[in-house]
Amino acid sequence: MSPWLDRQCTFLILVASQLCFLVYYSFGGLQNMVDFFSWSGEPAWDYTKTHDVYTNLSLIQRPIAGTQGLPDCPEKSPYLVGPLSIQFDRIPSLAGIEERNPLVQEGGFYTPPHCLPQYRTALIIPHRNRETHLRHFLYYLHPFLQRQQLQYGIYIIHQAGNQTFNRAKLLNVGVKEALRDEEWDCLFLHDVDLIPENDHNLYICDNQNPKHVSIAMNKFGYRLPYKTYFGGVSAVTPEQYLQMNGFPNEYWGWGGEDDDIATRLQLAGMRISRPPLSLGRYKMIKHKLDRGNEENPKRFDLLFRTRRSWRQDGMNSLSYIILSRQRMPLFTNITADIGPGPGSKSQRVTQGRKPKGAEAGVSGTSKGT
Ligand code: UDH
Ligand code: MN
Repeated sequence: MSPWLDRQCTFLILVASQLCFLVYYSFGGLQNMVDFFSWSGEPAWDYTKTHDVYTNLSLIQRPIAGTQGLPDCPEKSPYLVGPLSIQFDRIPSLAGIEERNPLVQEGGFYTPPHCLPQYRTALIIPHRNRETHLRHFLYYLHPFLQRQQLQYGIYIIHQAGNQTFNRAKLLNVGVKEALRDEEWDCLFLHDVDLIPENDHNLYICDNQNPKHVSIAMNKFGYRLPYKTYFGGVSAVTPEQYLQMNGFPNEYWGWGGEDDDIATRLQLAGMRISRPPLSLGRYKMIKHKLDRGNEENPKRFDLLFRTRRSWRQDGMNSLSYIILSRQRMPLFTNITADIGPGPGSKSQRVTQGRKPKGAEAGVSGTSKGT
Protein backbone atom coordinates (compact mmCIF):
# COMPACT_ATOMS: atom_id res chain seq x y z
CA MET A 1 0.00 0.00 0.00
CA SER A 2 1.34 3.45 -0.88
CA PRO A 3 2.03 5.81 2.07
CA TRP A 4 -0.60 8.16 0.60
CA LEU A 5 -3.29 5.42 0.69
CA ASP A 6 -2.16 4.40 4.14
CA ARG A 7 -2.63 7.96 5.39
CA GLN A 8 -6.11 8.10 3.79
CA CYS A 9 -7.12 4.86 5.53
CA THR A 10 -5.87 6.04 8.94
CA PHE A 11 -7.76 9.28 8.45
CA LEU A 12 -10.98 7.46 7.52
CA ILE A 13 -10.70 5.12 10.52
CA LEU A 14 -10.18 8.11 12.80
CA VAL A 15 -13.24 9.93 11.42
CA ALA A 16 -15.38 6.78 11.63
CA SER A 17 -14.42 6.07 15.23
CA GLN A 18 -15.17 9.69 16.18
CA LEU A 19 -18.57 9.42 14.51
CA CYS A 20 -19.32 6.19 16.41
CA PHE A 21 -18.42 7.86 19.69
CA LEU A 22 -20.63 10.86 18.87
CA VAL A 23 -23.62 8.63 18.12
CA TYR A 24 -23.03 6.63 21.30
CA TYR A 25 -22.65 9.81 23.37
CA SER A 26 -25.79 11.45 21.99
CA PHE A 27 -27.85 8.35 22.78
CA GLY A 28 -27.00 8.65 26.46
CA GLY A 29 -23.83 6.57 26.27
CA LEU A 30 -21.76 8.74 28.57
CA GLN A 31 -24.54 8.94 31.15
CA ASN A 32 -24.82 5.19 31.06
CA MET A 33 -21.04 4.77 31.24
CA VAL A 34 -20.75 7.14 34.21
CA ASP A 35 -23.62 5.34 35.88
CA PHE A 36 -21.95 2.01 35.24
CA PHE A 37 -18.54 2.94 36.63
CA SER A 38 -19.41 5.29 39.47
CA TRP A 39 -20.67 3.96 42.78
CA SER A 40 -23.79 5.93 43.62
CA GLY A 41 -24.16 4.69 47.18
CA GLU A 42 -27.31 2.79 46.22
CA PRO A 43 -27.37 -1.00 46.42
CA ALA A 44 -27.24 -2.86 43.11
CA TRP A 45 -30.92 -3.63 42.62
CA ASP A 46 -32.00 -7.08 41.58
CA TYR A 47 -35.12 -6.64 39.47
CA THR A 48 -35.74 -10.35 39.25
CA LYS A 49 -36.70 -10.29 42.96
CA THR A 50 -39.72 -8.04 43.27
CA HIS A 51 -42.17 -7.19 46.04
CA ASP A 52 -45.89 -6.61 46.08
CA VAL A 53 -46.64 -2.90 45.91
CA TYR A 54 -48.89 -3.18 49.01
CA THR A 55 -46.07 -4.64 51.19
CA ASN A 56 -45.82 -2.95 54.63
CA LEU A 57 -48.91 -0.84 54.06
CA SER A 58 -50.77 -2.54 56.91
CA LEU A 59 -48.04 -1.25 59.28
CA ILE A 60 -49.11 2.33 58.61
CA GLN A 61 -52.86 1.85 58.61
CA ARG A 62 -53.77 2.93 62.13
CA PRO A 63 -54.13 6.70 62.43
CA ILE A 64 -53.20 8.54 65.62
CA ALA A 65 -55.49 11.43 66.60
CA GLY A 66 -53.86 14.86 66.09
CA THR A 67 -50.33 15.78 65.05
CA GLN A 68 -49.15 17.05 68.45
CA GLY A 69 -45.98 15.42 69.69
CA LEU A 70 -45.42 13.52 66.43
CA PRO A 71 -41.75 13.12 65.48
CA ASP A 72 -40.42 14.24 62.11
CA CYS A 73 -40.53 11.52 59.48
CA PRO A 74 -37.02 10.10 58.92
CA GLU A 75 -34.94 11.09 55.88
CA LYS A 76 -35.63 7.67 54.35
CA SER A 77 -38.76 5.75 55.24
CA PRO A 78 -38.32 2.37 56.99
CA TYR A 79 -41.17 0.90 54.92
CA LEU A 80 -39.39 0.94 51.52
CA VAL A 81 -38.89 -2.43 49.84
CA GLY A 82 -37.07 -1.76 46.53
CA PRO A 83 -38.11 -3.40 43.22
CA LEU A 84 -41.86 -3.88 42.77
CA SER A 85 -43.86 -6.42 40.80
CA ILE A 86 -45.98 -4.71 38.18
CA GLN A 87 -48.51 -6.34 35.89
CA PHE A 88 -51.21 -4.91 33.72
CA ASP A 89 -53.17 -8.06 32.88
CA ARG A 90 -55.99 -7.34 35.34
CA ILE A 91 -57.58 -3.90 35.60
CA PRO A 92 -58.28 -3.00 39.24
CA SER A 93 -61.61 -1.41 40.17
CA LEU A 94 -61.72 2.03 41.77
CA ALA A 95 -63.69 0.60 44.73
CA GLY A 96 -61.02 -2.08 45.23
CA ILE A 97 -58.22 0.53 45.21
CA GLU A 98 -60.12 2.66 47.75
CA GLU A 99 -60.48 -0.33 50.02
CA ARG A 100 -56.77 -1.05 49.95
CA ASN A 101 -55.87 2.58 50.66
CA PRO A 102 -58.09 3.54 53.59
CA LEU A 103 -55.95 6.50 54.72
CA VAL A 104 -56.19 8.35 51.40
CA GLN A 105 -58.52 11.30 51.88
CA GLU A 106 -61.09 12.69 49.48
CA GLY A 107 -59.37 14.43 46.58
CA GLY A 108 -56.50 11.89 46.63
CA PHE A 109 -54.67 13.58 49.51
CA TYR A 110 -52.53 11.86 52.11
CA THR A 111 -50.46 12.78 55.17
CA PRO A 112 -48.45 10.17 57.12
CA PRO A 113 -50.30 9.33 60.35
CA HIS A 114 -47.27 8.57 62.53
CA CYS A 115 -44.80 11.35 61.75
CA LEU A 116 -44.57 14.88 60.37
CA PRO A 117 -43.78 14.72 56.65
CA GLN A 118 -40.59 16.37 55.42
CA TYR A 119 -41.87 16.80 51.87
CA ARG A 120 -45.12 17.88 50.21
CA THR A 121 -45.47 16.66 46.65
CA ALA A 122 -48.26 17.23 44.13
CA LEU A 123 -48.57 14.77 41.24
CA ILE A 124 -49.98 16.37 38.12
CA ILE A 125 -51.25 14.08 35.39
CA PRO A 126 -52.44 15.24 31.96
CA HIS A 127 -55.39 13.12 30.98
CA ARG A 128 -58.06 12.28 28.42
CA ASN A 129 -59.62 8.92 27.56
CA ARG A 130 -57.15 6.79 29.49
CA GLU A 131 -59.46 5.44 32.19
CA THR A 132 -57.88 1.98 32.38
CA HIS A 133 -54.38 3.47 32.56
CA LEU A 134 -55.62 5.75 35.32
CA ARG A 135 -56.82 2.79 37.38
CA HIS A 136 -53.45 1.03 37.08
CA PHE A 137 -51.76 4.30 37.98
CA LEU A 138 -53.83 4.80 41.15
CA TYR A 139 -53.46 1.15 42.17
CA TYR A 140 -49.65 1.37 42.09
CA LEU A 141 -48.93 5.00 43.01
CA HIS A 142 -50.99 5.32 46.19
CA PRO A 143 -49.20 2.58 48.16
CA PHE A 144 -45.86 3.57 46.58
CA LEU A 145 -46.19 7.15 47.86
CA GLN A 146 -47.53 6.21 51.28
CA ARG A 147 -44.52 3.97 51.87
CA GLN A 148 -42.30 7.00 51.16
CA GLN A 149 -44.00 8.89 54.05
CA LEU A 150 -44.72 11.93 51.94
CA GLN A 151 -47.57 14.34 52.17
CA TYR A 152 -49.02 14.17 48.67
CA GLY A 153 -51.94 14.92 46.41
CA ILE A 154 -52.90 13.49 43.00
CA TYR A 155 -54.33 15.86 40.41
CA ILE A 156 -55.81 14.56 37.17
CA ILE A 157 -55.99 17.37 34.65
CA HIS A 158 -58.60 16.40 32.16
CA GLN A 159 -58.76 18.13 28.76
CA ALA A 160 -62.39 18.87 27.89
CA GLY A 161 -63.73 18.24 24.37
CA ASN A 162 -62.11 16.27 21.58
CA GLN A 163 -59.87 18.89 20.02
CA THR A 164 -56.15 18.22 19.64
CA PHE A 165 -54.49 17.16 22.92
CA ASN A 166 -52.00 19.52 24.56
CA ARG A 167 -49.94 17.84 27.29
CA ALA A 168 -47.71 20.78 28.22
CA LYS A 169 -50.57 23.27 28.53
CA LEU A 170 -52.49 20.83 30.75
CA LEU A 171 -49.42 20.61 32.99
CA ASN A 172 -49.36 24.41 33.28
CA VAL A 173 -53.04 24.35 34.26
CA GLY A 174 -52.35 21.59 36.80
CA VAL A 175 -49.48 23.47 38.45
CA LYS A 176 -51.54 26.63 38.75
CA GLU A 177 -54.56 24.82 40.19
CA ALA A 178 -52.57 22.57 42.56
CA LEU A 179 -50.81 25.58 44.06
CA ARG A 180 -54.20 27.06 44.94
CA ASP A 181 -54.74 24.16 47.38
CA GLU A 182 -51.42 23.94 49.16
CA GLU A 183 -47.86 25.25 49.23
CA TRP A 184 -46.44 22.15 47.54
CA ASP A 185 -42.63 21.84 47.75
CA CYS A 186 -42.45 19.72 44.65
CA LEU A 187 -44.47 19.21 41.48
CA PHE A 188 -44.28 15.80 39.83
CA LEU A 189 -45.36 16.09 36.20
CA HIS A 190 -46.37 12.57 35.37
CA ASP A 191 -47.69 10.64 32.35
CA VAL A 192 -50.60 8.43 33.36
CA ASP A 193 -49.15 5.31 31.74
CA LEU A 194 -45.79 5.22 33.58
CA ILE A 195 -45.41 3.13 36.74
CA PRO A 196 -42.26 3.39 38.88
CA GLU A 197 -40.54 0.06 39.53
CA ASN A 198 -38.59 0.89 42.69
CA ASP A 199 -39.91 2.71 45.76
CA HIS A 200 -36.43 4.05 46.61
CA ASN A 201 -37.06 6.38 43.68
CA LEU A 202 -38.27 9.12 46.03
CA TYR A 203 -40.94 11.50 44.79
CA ILE A 204 -39.13 14.59 46.03
CA CYS A 205 -37.46 17.47 44.17
CA ASP A 206 -33.83 18.42 43.71
CA ASN A 207 -33.74 22.01 44.98
CA GLN A 208 -30.84 22.92 42.68
CA ASN A 209 -32.19 21.77 39.31
CA PRO A 210 -35.28 20.34 37.60
CA LYS A 211 -35.15 16.56 37.80
CA HIS A 212 -35.91 14.21 34.95
CA VAL A 213 -37.07 11.05 36.72
CA SER A 214 -38.23 8.47 34.14
CA ILE A 215 -34.77 7.93 32.72
CA ALA A 216 -34.96 4.15 32.31
CA MET A 217 -38.21 3.04 30.69
CA ASN A 218 -38.92 -0.47 29.51
CA LYS A 219 -39.97 0.89 26.10
CA PHE A 220 -36.46 2.33 25.55
CA GLY A 221 -34.71 -0.82 26.84
CA TYR A 222 -34.12 0.82 30.27
CA ARG A 223 -31.75 3.42 28.82
CA LEU A 224 -32.00 7.13 28.26
CA PRO A 225 -33.02 7.46 24.60
CA TYR A 226 -30.95 10.65 24.13
CA LYS A 227 -28.99 13.01 26.35
CA THR A 228 -31.52 15.83 26.68
CA TYR A 229 -34.62 13.61 26.94
CA PHE A 230 -37.06 15.12 29.46
CA GLY A 231 -40.34 13.26 28.75
CA GLY A 232 -42.53 11.03 30.90
CA VAL A 233 -41.99 11.95 34.55
CA SER A 234 -40.19 15.06 35.80
CA ALA A 235 -40.03 16.94 39.08
CA VAL A 236 -39.66 20.67 39.61
CA THR A 237 -40.07 23.01 42.56
CA PRO A 238 -42.61 25.83 42.09
CA GLU A 239 -39.64 28.27 41.98
CA GLN A 240 -37.88 26.31 39.21
CA TYR A 241 -41.16 26.11 37.31
CA LEU A 242 -41.64 29.87 37.39
CA GLN A 243 -37.96 30.51 36.60
CA MET A 244 -38.44 28.71 33.27
CA ASN A 245 -41.85 30.36 32.75
CA GLY A 246 -43.53 26.96 33.06
CA PHE A 247 -44.06 24.87 29.97
CA PRO A 248 -44.95 25.98 26.42
CA ASN A 249 -48.67 26.36 25.64
CA GLU A 250 -48.34 26.11 21.88
CA TYR A 251 -47.53 22.41 21.29
CA TRP A 252 -50.77 20.79 20.09
CA GLY A 253 -50.55 17.07 19.36
CA TRP A 254 -47.80 14.53 20.02
CA GLY A 255 -44.13 15.42 20.40
CA GLY A 256 -41.67 18.24 20.88
CA GLU A 257 -42.96 19.78 24.09
CA ASP A 258 -40.59 17.75 26.30
CA ASP A 259 -37.58 18.86 24.23
CA ASP A 260 -38.83 22.45 24.45
CA ILE A 261 -38.95 22.12 28.25
CA ALA A 262 -35.41 20.72 28.32
CA THR A 263 -34.25 23.72 26.27
CA ARG A 264 -36.10 26.32 28.30
CA LEU A 265 -34.74 25.10 31.61
CA GLN A 266 -31.24 25.50 30.20
CA LEU A 267 -32.08 28.95 28.83
CA ALA A 268 -33.34 29.85 32.32
CA GLY A 269 -29.87 29.00 33.71
CA MET A 270 -30.55 25.52 35.09
CA ARG A 271 -29.57 22.03 34.03
CA ILE A 272 -31.19 18.60 34.10
CA SER A 273 -30.67 16.54 37.24
CA ARG A 274 -31.28 12.78 37.19
CA PRO A 275 -31.48 9.87 39.63
CA PRO A 276 -29.17 6.87 39.08
CA LEU A 277 -30.15 4.77 36.07
CA SER A 278 -30.88 1.78 38.31
CA LEU A 279 -33.49 3.77 40.25
CA GLY A 280 -35.31 5.79 37.58
CA ARG A 281 -36.94 2.67 36.14
CA TYR A 282 -40.48 2.70 34.78
CA LYS A 283 -42.88 0.37 33.02
CA MET A 284 -45.06 2.02 30.41
CA ILE A 285 -48.47 0.47 29.77
CA LYS A 286 -48.45 -0.46 26.08
CA HIS A 287 -50.59 1.76 23.88
CA LYS A 288 -50.92 3.27 20.42
CA LEU A 289 -50.95 6.96 19.59
CA ASP A 290 -54.33 8.33 20.69
CA ARG A 291 -56.90 9.79 18.37
CA GLY A 292 -56.71 13.56 18.83
CA ASN A 293 -53.02 13.42 19.70
CA GLU A 294 -51.54 12.92 16.25
CA GLU A 295 -47.89 13.83 15.67
CA ASN A 296 -47.50 17.59 15.65
CA PRO A 297 -45.97 18.53 12.29
CA LYS A 298 -45.08 22.02 13.60
CA ARG A 299 -42.92 20.75 16.44
CA PHE A 300 -39.60 21.21 14.65
CA ASP A 301 -40.42 24.83 13.71
CA LEU A 302 -41.53 25.51 17.27
CA LEU A 303 -38.38 23.96 18.73
CA PHE A 304 -36.29 26.12 16.44
CA ARG A 305 -37.91 29.19 18.03
CA THR A 306 -37.76 28.24 21.74
CA ARG A 307 -34.88 30.62 22.43
CA ARG A 308 -36.99 33.55 21.21
CA SER A 309 -40.39 32.41 22.51
CA TRP A 310 -39.89 30.99 26.01
CA ARG A 311 -40.22 34.29 27.85
CA GLN A 312 -43.56 35.07 26.15
CA ASP A 313 -45.11 31.60 25.94
CA GLY A 314 -45.65 29.82 29.24
CA MET A 315 -47.12 30.50 32.66
CA ASN A 316 -47.28 34.24 31.95
CA SER A 317 -49.47 33.73 28.86
CA LEU A 318 -51.60 30.85 30.15
CA SER A 319 -55.34 31.12 29.58
CA TYR A 320 -57.98 28.48 30.25
CA ILE A 321 -61.37 27.89 31.82
CA ILE A 322 -62.04 25.45 34.63
CA LEU A 323 -65.23 23.52 33.86
CA SER A 324 -65.19 21.44 37.03
CA ARG A 325 -63.08 20.62 40.06
CA GLN A 326 -64.17 17.42 41.75
CA ARG A 327 -62.75 15.78 44.85
CA MET A 328 -62.98 12.13 43.92
CA PRO A 329 -62.06 9.47 46.53
CA LEU A 330 -58.63 8.78 44.99
CA PHE A 331 -57.76 12.00 43.11
CA THR A 332 -58.79 15.56 42.41
CA ASN A 333 -60.28 15.79 38.95
CA ILE A 334 -59.90 19.12 37.19
CA THR A 335 -61.60 19.46 33.84
CA ALA A 336 -60.33 22.38 31.81
CA ASP A 337 -61.23 24.00 28.52
CA ILE A 338 -57.81 24.93 27.15
CA GLY A 339 -59.03 26.09 23.75
CA PRO A 340 -59.19 24.31 20.43
CA GLY A 341 -55.63 24.80 19.24
CA PRO A 342 -54.45 26.37 16.00
CA GLY A 343 -56.24 25.79 12.74
CA SER A 344 -59.50 24.76 14.38
CA LYS A 345 -62.77 26.09 13.00
CA SER A 346 -64.46 26.31 16.42
CA GLN A 347 -64.15 29.48 18.42
CA ARG A 348 -61.30 30.05 20.81
CA VAL A 349 -61.96 30.16 24.54
CA THR A 350 -63.24 33.62 25.34
CA GLN A 351 -61.19 35.03 28.14
CA GLY A 352 -63.09 36.31 31.13
CA ARG A 353 -66.35 34.52 30.36
CA LYS A 354 -67.50 31.26 31.81
CA PRO A 355 -69.12 28.96 29.25
CA LYS A 356 -72.50 27.36 29.80
CA GLY A 357 -72.15 24.46 32.22
CA ALA A 358 -69.04 25.77 33.97
CA GLU A 359 -69.35 24.93 37.62
CA ALA A 360 -70.09 27.73 40.05
CA GLY A 361 -67.76 28.10 43.01
CA VAL A 362 -64.65 26.88 41.22
CA SER A 363 -61.84 29.11 40.11
CA GLY A 364 -63.55 29.83 36.79
CA THR A 365 -61.51 31.69 34.21
CA SER A 366 -57.88 32.08 34.99
CA LYS A 367 -55.38 34.16 33.13
CA GLY A 368 -51.67 34.00 33.83
CA THR A 369 -49.91 35.05 36.99
N1 UDH B 1 -52.52 11.59 27.21
C1 UDH B 1 -53.87 11.29 27.50
N2 UDH B 1 -54.75 11.15 26.50
C2 UDH B 1 -54.39 11.29 25.20
C3 UDH B 1 -53.06 11.56 24.89
C4 UDH B 1 -52.14 11.69 25.92
O1 UDH B 1 -54.24 11.17 28.67
O2 UDH B 1 -55.27 11.14 24.33
C5 UDH B 1 -51.59 11.87 28.32
C6 UDH B 1 -51.26 10.64 29.15
O3 UDH B 1 -50.97 11.04 30.47
C7 UDH B 1 -50.03 10.12 28.44
C8 UDH B 1 -49.30 11.44 28.14
O4 UDH B 1 -50.35 12.33 27.81
O5 UDH B 1 -49.28 9.25 29.23
C9 UDH B 1 -48.28 11.36 27.01
O6 UDH B 1 -48.87 10.85 25.81
P1 UDH B 1 -48.43 9.45 25.19
O7 UDH B 1 -48.50 8.41 26.24
O8 UDH B 1 -49.25 9.21 23.97
O9 UDH B 1 -46.92 9.73 24.81
P2 UDH B 1 -45.86 8.63 24.39
O10 UDH B 1 -44.56 9.35 24.23
O11 UDH B 1 -46.39 8.28 22.95
O12 UDH B 1 -45.92 7.45 25.26
C10 UDH B 1 -45.95 7.17 22.33
C11 UDH B 1 -47.00 6.81 21.28
C12 UDH B 1 -46.47 5.74 20.36
C13 UDH B 1 -46.44 6.22 18.94
C14 UDH B 1 -45.11 6.78 18.55
C15 UDH B 1 -45.21 7.71 17.37
N3 UDH B 1 -43.92 8.01 16.80
MN1 MN C 1 -47.24 6.76 26.78
